[in-house]
Parts: sequence; C-alpha cells; structure tokens
Amino acid sequence: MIEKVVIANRGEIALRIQRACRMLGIKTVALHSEADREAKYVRLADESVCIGPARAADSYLNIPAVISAAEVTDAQAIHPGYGFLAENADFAERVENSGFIFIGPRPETIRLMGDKISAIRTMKKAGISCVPGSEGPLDENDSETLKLAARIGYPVLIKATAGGGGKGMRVVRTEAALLNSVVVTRSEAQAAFGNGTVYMEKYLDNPRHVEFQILADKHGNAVHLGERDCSVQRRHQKVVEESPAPGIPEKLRNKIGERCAEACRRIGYEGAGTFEFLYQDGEFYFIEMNTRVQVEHPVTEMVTGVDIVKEQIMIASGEALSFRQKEINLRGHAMECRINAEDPRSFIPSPGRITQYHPPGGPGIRVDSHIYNNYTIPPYYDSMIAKVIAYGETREMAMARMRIALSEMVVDGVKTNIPLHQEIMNDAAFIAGGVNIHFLEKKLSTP
Ligand code: MV4
Repeated sequence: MIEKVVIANRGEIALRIQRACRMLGIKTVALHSEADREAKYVRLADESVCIGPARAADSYLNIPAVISAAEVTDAQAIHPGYGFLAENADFAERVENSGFIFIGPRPETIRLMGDKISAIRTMKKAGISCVPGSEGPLDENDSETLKLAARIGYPVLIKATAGGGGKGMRVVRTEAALLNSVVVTRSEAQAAFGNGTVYMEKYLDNPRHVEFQILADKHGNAVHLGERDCSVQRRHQKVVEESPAPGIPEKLRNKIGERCAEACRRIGYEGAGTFEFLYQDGEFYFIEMNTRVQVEHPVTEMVTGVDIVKEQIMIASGEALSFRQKEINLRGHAMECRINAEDPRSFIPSPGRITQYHPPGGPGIRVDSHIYNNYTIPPYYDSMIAKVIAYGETREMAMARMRIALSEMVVDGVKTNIPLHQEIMNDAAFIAGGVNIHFLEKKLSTP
C-alpha cells in the first residue's frame, strides 16, 4: 500500500493532489523550485524538498532531482499532475526502474499515445472512428502523397506524429501548396520534437473539441465518465470547459464512451485518461489521447461525483474500481473558467504580488487555486492562478452561478482575465451552447 506520495508538480494541481492523498490517509511530499518556496502547497504538505532553481528545466523537469527526492523522503509513489513530466514515458520508466510507483499509465502506454500515428492506429483497431486520412506516415513518394490528398479531398491537414496540442500542424487548401507544406511541416517537426514523421488528415472546418474521460484499473475494468466540451480556446489554450457537452444525445454519448472504455480494456490501459475527439455534423472523430489528469477534470467530478485524482491513486496502488458503468450517472451541468493572471485583451502575462484576494463561494461553486493574500505570482510558469467551477441542475443554472461567482471574485495587484470570462458568459452564441473551436478567436477579432 502507498503511504507517502511525492507530488512532482506545483500550483493548484499540487494542492489538488494533496487533498486526494489526505482523503486516502497518505502522506505528501511537495517538490518545489527556489521560486516556489512560499507556495501554499509547500506549506500544507507533510514534507517538502527544494529540487532546484526557478527555471522549470532546472527543477520541475529535472528527472534525477525528482527521483532523488522520492528516495530521500522514503516515498512509494510519484504523482506527476499535468504538464511538466506527466506524459514523459522515459520519466515514468525511470520512476519504475528506481522502485517507485508512477501514478499514471504504464510507460509503454504513454509512449504509444505520445506518438499520434500509433495512437490513431491503436484506436482505429479498437473500433473508434478517426478523421479520414493517411494510414500512417507520409513517405518520400510525392505522387503517393498527391494521390492521397486528392482522395481525401482538400483542405487537408499535415500533422507531426510527435506533435499535439496544436504544435506541428499545417492546413493545405490546394494541390499546388501540398508538397511544400509537407516539407516545411516535416522540418519544423524535426526541429521541435526531434522527429520529422508527419501524417495527413482531412481538415475539419468547424468542429467542436469534445473529450471523454475514462478510468481503468489493473484488473481489466474500465468505465467512462462522460464528456467535456473544451471548444472555447485561444491559441490551443482552453479558456472555458463544461460537462456534459451541449446537445450530445445520450445514446451517442453512451456509445462513444463505451467504445473508449472498451479500447482501454483492449490495450490494458491503467489509470485516468482522456480521448480527444473533434465533433462535427453529429459525428465524433478521434484525434489524440491524453494519458494524464487534465486541468478541466473538476467539471467531470461535479457531474459524476467521482474524485478522479483519488481514483488515480487507488488504481496505481492496485485496487479494483469500486463502481461499474451503470453506477455512473451524469447529473446536472458544470462549467469551469480558467482564471489567468494576464491582460484580458493582450493576453500578456501579469505576474506579481496579489494585494487582495476574495474567492467566490455559495451553492454549487468550487474554486481550485493555490493563491492567497500577499502571494507573489512568479513569472516563470503558467499564468493560471485559479479555476472557478460552477455546478447547476441545468446549464442555465450553472451559468447563472458562474456569472455571480465572477462578479464576487476579487484579485487585486495583477491583471486577470475575469472580464473576458464575464464577456463569454454574456455572449449570445455561448449562452445558446455548442460553439465551435473558432468561437473565441472570432469573437476577439470582431471589435
Ligand atoms: C484538427 C483540426 C481540424 N481537422 N484535425 C489542434 C490541436 C490538436 N489537438 C489537434 N488540433 C486540431 N486538429 C483535423 N483533422 C483542428 C484542430 C484545432 C483544434 C482542435 C481542438 C481544439 C482547438 C483547436 C484549435 C485549432 C485547431
């Protein structure tokens, strides 16, 4: 059994993981950089270890330092959170080879899903529909590439197999532009990821980003926890997420969710995971799988009542899931606003000292945040300072509570995107529900 967990992360997720550990009676070790000495998650942990200088590459990404911290504190397991080392298969492997439990899927699974071509191949075999495209990498045979694009139909998208999250992609609208785009995407991917392998998909013009949450244990049990709509984004950074996705028929949700769970059983997936889909014209197309807990997991927790981080730890310690699919019922609606310390119009980060902090509250409001009065937001990391999550019996109720929460929330001393969230919550298209991935950028470009 796990008695002590090292939390290899910072900020709100470090605090979130501590809370799950506490629920299980597990001791926590906070790791921190020199810039995070005063952090709340360090103060609240049972123990803490400074693992290096402010720069993430010298601390939160320093694999030997993280593993040494687990050794000196005599911990049994390491939780990577999201970002940093969370989807680094080599890290997971070194954690296991050093005798610790990695709280997440097996290293081979992380590696399989980290390569988008092998992820798509795997899911296609498991009966999950994918975007029409190349069956694998594009080769050096230009006439084959041209033929393929003609068969798929323009526009097409060239994607790097090592990419994801929006890096290493290129839309191609005409045959004349195709071969040059392949060359350019390949060399960009080689430079960015050390892997120039690219593949082709039909470019979907106005999809929504809808993702399914799954949990799978080491005993062959897997369930889905419904879906989240994450279409409100800017430059591949999600801004608002909600569950369930507006307008998805229950039968379709159950069908896609069950296929995801079945795919997990087939590949022996272990832990929490997310299947990312594009949803357009009533059809789901799988694009990527995330093998970590996600920032937006609370909206799923609110509508299912499942503590996803607690389940991750229980699964890693070898326990069987304590519930079956039929015991998972989606109830009500939840919405999350990511509060960033940034200029609400220019999006330039706004680090510095928080002179006043008043979090919102009341029925159906959850705030996941590591900030406090007089806390200084360091300039080295992500600018997200809080997640405000609103629950309601209906989407309208959740939105109404979110508007009140945003109006109550005070963060002084730094700029925040709270005004942007207020605009979104009052936007007619957003209120109607079901906006696509271009909604926010279009809204921001119209004066
Ligand atoms: C696509 C697409 C349209 N067609 N694939 C962007 C990040 C990566 N996760 C996949 N992405 C996309 N893949 C096809 N075949 C449009 C996007 C996309 C996107 C996807 C989800 C959320 C936001 C997005 C913003 C721009 C482009």
